[in-house]
Parts: sequence; structure tokens; C-alpha cells
Amino acid sequence: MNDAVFISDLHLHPEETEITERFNHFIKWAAKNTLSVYILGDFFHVWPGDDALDAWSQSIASQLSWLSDQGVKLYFMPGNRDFLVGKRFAKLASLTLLNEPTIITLGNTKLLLVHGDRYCTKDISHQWLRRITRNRLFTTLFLRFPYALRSAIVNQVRRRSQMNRSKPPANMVIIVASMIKHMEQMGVETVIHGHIHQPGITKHTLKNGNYYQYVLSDWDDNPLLMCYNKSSGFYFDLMLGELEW
Ligand SMILES: [Mn+2]
Repeated sequence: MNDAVFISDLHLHPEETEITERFNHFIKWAAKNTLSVYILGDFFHVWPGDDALDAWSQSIASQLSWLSDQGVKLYFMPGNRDFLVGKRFAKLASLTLLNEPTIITLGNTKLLLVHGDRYCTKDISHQWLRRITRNRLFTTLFLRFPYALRSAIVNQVRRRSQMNRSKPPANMVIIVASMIKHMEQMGVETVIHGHIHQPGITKHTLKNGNYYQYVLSDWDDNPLLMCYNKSSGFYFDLMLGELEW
């Protein structure tokens, strides 16, 4: 049994049926294998606001809520695609919303949780967009737009991003200096993030010590799950089990 499992970048969308099936499988896996789940952003590929709730997203919410009923604590940090996930969805899915960034402690490790896009500091246009979209005044105003208009805007973004789906944009790169600076500011030596879809564990050795970077995977093929338990520490796992995909 794990104390925590970290996932991100599922990019759930009603047209992506395989990813939805993987998510369904994950729910059953998580009920048996972890005490808590941390979702670190881009859970949904697009989310125009909680009034986007339809039969498909209601079913996602009810599965999360079922998992919570099994005693699994659920935490949700929005990413750059689902920053409009709000209290209504959180309540329906029985999850706790987390600010970005958030610090938690597991065992003796202080962990910095972020989505990851904040470290893509070479991507000037994204950082500009990020400042706007993570601004509460902007989100409040944007949510007053008619739903159809918001939906059209976010779907336009989706179409554009699908065109270069096979290769992530060159500017989607973590700038390590920006990341370490943030970790120093936050007083941590370990960060967990997603966004760049390049899973791995990297140790950065600097004069003043070591910094550990855990990067989460996307869900396009076989997602790797970042797990933590007291005896094994942090490790990547696959959703194995008796359930067929
Ligand atoms: Mn992202």
C-alpha cells in the first residue's frame, strides 16, 4: 500500500476514449494501492469552467467521488489547461483543491508540488499567458463570458495544440536554474511536477547541496505512476493487476 500516488497530464477529453479507459482502470487500481492521490494539473485537456459539466465529465467526477468513498484522499492542482476547474467540480468529485505551488511532507521529505509550466521560463509567450490565466480577476471575468464563447476559445487552443501533438514544442523545456531558484526560495530539496511529459528522476548536484526533480508522465501510452511509501520511498510503478485494459 502506498501513502501517495502522483499523476498529471492525463489530458482527459471525451474523444480520447483510450485515455478515459486508462483513467477508469486507474480508479480501480488506486482503490487498492494507495491512501492518497495527488493530481498535478492538465487532468482535463480543456475545461472552459465548471458549467462544462456534461454526462462525460460527471462520470469522471463520480468515479473520483467513488474513490474518495473508498477512503482515498484526493488532491487536485490545476495545470495550464484546466486552471478553470473550480469548487463545483471539486465538490462533485470529493477532492481538495490545491494552490500552485503547494508544499507537503511525506516521511522526512518536504515536497514541492507544482504543475511545471512555471519553470518553462524561456517560453515568454506562455509565461505571459500564465500570468493572465492564473490571475483571479481574469478568471472571474472570463467565467462571466457566455459558455459557448469560452468553449469556442479553449477548443481553438486544443485544435492548435493537436497539430503538433507528435512532438512537444521546443520551448516546453524546464529551465533548471529557474527551478532550483524556486526550490531555494521555498526551502525544499525535492520537487514533483508534470507538464513536459518526460518522466524521470534527476539529481542536480550544486555547491550548496543536492536537488531532486521527479517528473511525471503523460497518459498517451502506459502511464508511469509516481508512488511513495515509507519502505520504498519514491518510485515509478505501472498499473498492474488482474484488471484487463
Ligand atoms: Mn501542462
